[in-house]
Parts: sequence; structure tokens; C-alpha cells
Amino acid sequence: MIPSTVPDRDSRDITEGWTLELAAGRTVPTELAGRTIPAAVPGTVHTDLLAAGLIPDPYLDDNERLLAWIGSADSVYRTRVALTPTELAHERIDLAFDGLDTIASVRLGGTEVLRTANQHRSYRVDARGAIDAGALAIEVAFSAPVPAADAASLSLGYRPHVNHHPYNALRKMACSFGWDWGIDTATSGIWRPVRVEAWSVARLSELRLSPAVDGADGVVDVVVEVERSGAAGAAESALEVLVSVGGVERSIPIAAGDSTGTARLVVADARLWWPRGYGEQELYDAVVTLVDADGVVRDRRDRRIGFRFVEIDDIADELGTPFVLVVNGQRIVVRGANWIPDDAFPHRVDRARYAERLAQAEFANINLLRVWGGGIYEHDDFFAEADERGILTWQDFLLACAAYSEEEPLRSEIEAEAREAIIRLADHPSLVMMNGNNENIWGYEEWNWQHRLEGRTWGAGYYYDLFPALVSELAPHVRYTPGSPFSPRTVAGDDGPAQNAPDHGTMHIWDLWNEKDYPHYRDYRPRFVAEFGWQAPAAWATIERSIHDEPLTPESPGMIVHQKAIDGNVKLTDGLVAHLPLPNDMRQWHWAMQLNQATAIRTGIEWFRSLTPHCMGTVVWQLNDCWPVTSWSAVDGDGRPKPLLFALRRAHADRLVTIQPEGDALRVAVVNDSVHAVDDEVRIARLAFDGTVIDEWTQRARLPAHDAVSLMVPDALGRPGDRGAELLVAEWGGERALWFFAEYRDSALPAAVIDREIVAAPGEPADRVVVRVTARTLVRDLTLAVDTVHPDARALDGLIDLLSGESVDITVTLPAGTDPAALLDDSVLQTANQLLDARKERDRA
Ligand code: BMA
Repeated sequence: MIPSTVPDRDSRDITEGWTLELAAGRTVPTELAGRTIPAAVPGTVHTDLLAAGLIPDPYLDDNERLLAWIGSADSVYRTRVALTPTELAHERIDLAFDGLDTIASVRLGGTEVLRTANQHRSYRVDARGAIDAGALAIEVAFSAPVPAADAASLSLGYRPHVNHHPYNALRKMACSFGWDWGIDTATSGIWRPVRVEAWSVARLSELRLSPAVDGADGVVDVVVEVERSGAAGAAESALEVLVSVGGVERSIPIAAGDSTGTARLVVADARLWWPRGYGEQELYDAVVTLVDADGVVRDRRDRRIGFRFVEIDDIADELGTPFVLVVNGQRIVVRGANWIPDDAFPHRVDRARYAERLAQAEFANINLLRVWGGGIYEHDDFFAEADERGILTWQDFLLACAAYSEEEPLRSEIEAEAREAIIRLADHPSLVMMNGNNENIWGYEEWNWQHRLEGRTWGAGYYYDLFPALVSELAPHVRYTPGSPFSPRTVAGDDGPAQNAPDHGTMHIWDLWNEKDYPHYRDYRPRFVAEFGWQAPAAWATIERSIHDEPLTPESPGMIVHQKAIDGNVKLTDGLVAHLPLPNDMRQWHWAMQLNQATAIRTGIEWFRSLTPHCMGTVVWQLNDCWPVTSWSAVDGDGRPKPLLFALRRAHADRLVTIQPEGDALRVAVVNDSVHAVDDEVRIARLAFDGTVIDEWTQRARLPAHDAVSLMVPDALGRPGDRGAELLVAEWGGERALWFFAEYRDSALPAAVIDREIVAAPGEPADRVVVRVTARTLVRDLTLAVDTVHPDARALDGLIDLLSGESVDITVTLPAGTDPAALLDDSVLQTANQLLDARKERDRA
């Protein structure tokens, strides 16, 4: 029987009474040095100074530069905690730090008890001896991170990295030093909760649950470790760990003097956990309690686990090496996105924000999120949301775009953080894979690092030995890959590069954004694309909130500060002008760039999905942002979607029809990633822009679940009479694809004539209105800029193509008090047509 009692221990977060003091010296402004500033834990120096009104918001305008001094400031956090009589009655009083950012000295009553240099670990100290008059005086002194990283970059030995600071010399969130989408905030602080934990006899110090599937049964291997209090007799007392999963219970005796135990539970006829789109997300409560010889419950853990088994099919075939995630025996077509910290100050991201962001991922039909290695080992709330929604996750170890020392002191830090991350995250069913690094193997082999390293270590020992050994020891039910990208079993030579080889394993495609136009995605026939992306500015309301340039232009000072990519604006322009004219009007520029981003990514995903099953996944760069910035994201730093989110929703839909060029001909690919077979006519028609059908053709396509087929468009049908004024339409299974023979700018796309009205939406909640749009001409990419009406308004559909005469209802959520009629204003309407109107007007002038 699992005792229902709560454990006899006291645990509480220490959130009260914290202060921050900045040490005089270095770059600290004199009026701030030595001052006592109220502080928050969890928190950071930046956010405490901001809350105290002592600095402006770093995310606005050019404040990043004004606040750069913080990275070179030493700081001290202090509080005094009065302990309760119940706490004092316990044998042990520990302080548990879930995260310290980064170089810290913890002092209790003036005595140093802990030194740390790793943001990605947690720490615990026995604080009993430091109690004075029933209270603990806690002081956490942080050394400035920027000079520390600089000094370490020499003491560890130079190692290549991207961006401006040597983030690879310090175990601190790499992107907090600035990234090509990230603000440089290198801050300090107690970024995760601190608890006082009072306990007696023993506590659960480690718990590992490895769920597996054996025939119809679910199997959970349990490993527990206990720490004894050290009080007289505690070492000898016998303990018992009780485990319960889905009604099955097991007892693990821990003999006197012992501290570990194992058990295997079998849950007969277990219901499986499936990724979304493939089945249900069955979760089981797992409860683990620690009971002492007197039957008193001393500790307890509650988890939600799931039964699924994961394999990676990377067995070489005649074309190279595939990369296929196989979950419960089902080959998964990954429709994924990369995830970065959702805030440059990640302690501000709470469960509600994770829920909102993952709901946006779900909206975009995303079935996998990759937690990129320049950020953090994500919070449990992120994984809990993913578990419930069936979004697969893949967590990188935190080594990105750089070479890393394999010697001490870095080696032990990396091993300790990796162990901790694996143990903390492994029982989330959504976590299917851990990955050694981001781009480091590629960088070593192909970015001239070997030359610069002069024989120094670069991280191979982590990727090929340490990490795989830890994952198989601690989480045998989670898969591992050495890197992203990673091409196994290849050597540089005649048949291409050793790494990032399209035919082998995972690849990142960046040469398009950097150098070529997006139709060149079709030059690749990859097995799995783990990164590719295209930039666009943030939503209009986000720009208005965060940048106050007068005039606001693509190159005005604030816009340039909020664009971190090398030659970002030049690449935006180059990427646009092959397709659309460059508008010399800020609102139109903004719309053109957002549209181009969406089109570029949609082109890529539809092409890659048209190659199913040769290509078994795409993971677009990137879902989210950590502040308001021009970037590759689909959702901006204020949480507002860009039109790309609609493009992802379409391109990732279970059923996809897409028209792709194949040599001189056209191919219609129909892809069925739903669990149901689809039997329908494929109807292909060539139309004039006014809607007249010029030619058409049908053929039946019956597709089992998870299958794809391509049909070649008959020659005559695919050959337009007037390239600039005709289009091809393909329909199948309720989906539709359009193909335009000419670029927007070379086409006769007419000025759009569009009727709009607000229609009553039966059953819609009061904050929802429906805008009915009817096209009187061919209209491309219709998108409502609803955030210009109210910053919190959201449209639930966008990037809509309408043939002349067609209508669509767009649901908009609109905060109370806003007049829905404002949604009908011309300034809200965005179409590709209007981007050509401006040029036509200019040509006329
Ligand atoms: C890849 C990523 C990130 C980067 C992105 C865009 O290299 O791994 O490092 O932000 O490209 O340049």
C-alpha cells in the first residue's frame, strides 16, 4: 500500500527579503555601486535593476548597448531566512539551489560553503551548522561573467566560436552573450528557485524511471538513491521505497547502510503514448515514496510517465544513410521546429507561457521541437506541456557552434551537468532523443577549426564517448545522436563532404538564406533537415512597442540594433527582389519581408515533404524568439505570430498536395501523413487569372495512411499559354495547391478587389469576430494585420489564396472594447497583389 500521507519534511522556496548590491569598480555606474536594491529570486541583475526603475528595459531601442556594463559587474545577493520551529526540529536543514548564473560564491553567516561555475547545474548544501539565532544569513556573490569568460578563454586555450564573446569558455547559456538573433545580456543572478529543505532520517536524492514496452506490457525500470541524514542511527536504519505506476505497486527495500535500490514494474496491457497525429498521449501517474522503519513517509516524488519505444533507423540503404525516428514501430515524418529560450531572461518563462507557445506549435501542426544547444536544458514545464500535447522533443547538450576544451575544469562541469539533465528529463515521454552538440562536428571538419586549434581538444570526447555512455547508462529508453548536423559513416571525398552531407543523416541548410534564392531548396534531396530558415521582421505591434525610431525605416537605428544577423538586411533584400519589388514604404516593406519568409519556408517544406519517404523530416529554424528582433522565427519575442506560422500550418498539414518542378515538367505530390487512408480524385486544372478553366485532368489516388505518391502533370496541361497570367490548381483529399508559372513580380496579378464584412459567428465566444472576405479578382496571400487594430488581436487564418469569386471566413480574437469594424479598414488588408500595385503606380508616374 502506498501511504497517502504527505512526507514528514518541510520544503519551501526562499523568495522573500532578497537584496542585490553591485560592487564598485569595473564599469558599474557610481550611483548604483554599493546601493541596496530589492531583488527577486528567481531573477537576474538586469531584471532586478529594471524592476527597481534603475535601468531602462533592455529590450527597447538601443538599451542593450547602454546596459552592456552589467556583464562586467560583480554583484551580491543577500537574504536572511528565519526558520520555523518545525524546520528546526529536523535533523537536516539544506539549502537547494536549482540554478546559479554563473560564477558564484555562496556564504552562510559569512563563511563560504560553495563555489560554482556552471549555470546548468543545481547545488545543495547542508546549512544546519550555519544557523544563528534560528535564522540563516545567505549571501550569493557573483563574479562578472564577461571578464571571467575572457580570462578562461586564455587559461583553457583558445578555441574557435561564433559571435563576439568566448561563451565556450564558461558554462553559461551561450546565447546570453548575444547571438545572431539574441540580445547580449550576459547577466548574473539566482535564475532558478532556492529552497530550504528540512528533513530527517533520509531523502530521495535520485530517481530514475525508464519506461519501456515489452509486447503488450509497459515495463518501468526504477533506480533510486537515498541520502541519509547523518544523524545518530540514521545510517543503520532500514528504509523502504514504494513505487506505484498505473495501479501496480512495488517495494524496494534499502538495507541498513545501503543507499541504492532497483525494481522493475510491469503494467500489463499498457496504453501507449503516441506523438500527436499518430495516436493518444496516454500518461500514467508514477508515485514514489520513501518510508522509514517506523512507517513514516520521509520523501515523495510525483511524475507523469508514458510508455513508448523509440528507435532511429539509420541503416545504410542504396541512397546513403536515412535518419528516421521510429516511435512504437511507426516511422514518423517529422514536421518540426527549433526552440530557443523563450526569453533572454528564461526565469520569466512560466508554465502559462510554455503552454501558449506550444499551443502555437500545435497550431502550426508541429510534431517535434528541438531544444537547441546554445540555450538551456529546458524547464520541466516545457516537457510536461510537450508530453500532454504529443509534441516529440529532442534536447541538445549545451555545446553550440564552437570547439570546447575536454580538460579540467570544463570536463567535470560538462559531465556533471549532462548527468543531471539526463536524469531530470528522461522520464518525459516526449523526450525521444538527446544530441551531442549544434554544428560542432561540422565546424571542426569544415570551418577551418582544425587549423586554428593547433591540436587542442575540441569536444569529440563528449560527442562520441561521454554523452552516449551517459545516455545509455541513465536513460536507455532515449536515443542519442552525436551532433546536428551529423553524417554517419562518411569521409570527405569524391562523393561529397564528410559532414552535412545531404545523403547521410541530418543536415542544416544555410547556404540559401546566406547566398542563394529559396527555390534552390529544390537542389537538395536530403534525408532529414534539422535546420533551415529565412528571416523576417517581428509583428508590427511588436516593432511599435520596442522601437521608437522617427522615422521608422528598415535601416533606422533601432531596427538595425534589432537585427543581429551578419548582413541581415542585405540578405532580406536579396531574398526578396527575385520575387517581389522592394517597397520604399515601411509598412509595405514589413509585409513584403514577412510574406517572403513564409513563402521561402513553405517552398522548402513542401519540397522536402514531396520527397517522402526519402526525406523523413524537417525541423525549421526557428519557432520562437527571446526578445523583439528581426529573425528566422515564426512567433516573435512578444509572442505574436508572423505569417510564417500560417505557412507552417499549411505545409505541415497531415494531408498535403503540392506542385513541384521536376526538370522541365511539373509533378503533383500528394502526401498522406494522417492515420486514415484517403481515396480521392486528384484534379489538376490550368486556369486563367480570371478563373476560366483552360484545361483539366483527373486521376484517382488512393493512399494508405502514412504514404505519398507523385503524379507527373501531363505535358500539355503543364504548359501555359501565358506564363504570367495562368496558374495550375491541384486538388485532392480536401486540400489544394496552386502553382504559378511566373514570379509574382513577372505576373499579371491584378489589383485586388475584395469585399469584407463582419458576420455573426454562431457559438463563437464574445471576444471572437468573423471577417468574411470575398475576392472579386484573383487574390494571393491575403493576411489581416490585426495587430495594427489592437496589439492583442489575433487572426486564426492567413496567407490565403482566393480565386475570383471565392470567399473565406477569418476568425479574429479581439479584446473587448475594440470596434470590429476597424478590421475592415484598408490598412489592415495585406495581399501580394498590393505589393505589385505600388510598383505599377511607380511605373505609371
Ligand atoms: C544555426 C543555428 C544557430 C543560428 C542559426 C541562424 O547555425 O544553430 O546558431 O542562430 O543557424 O544563423
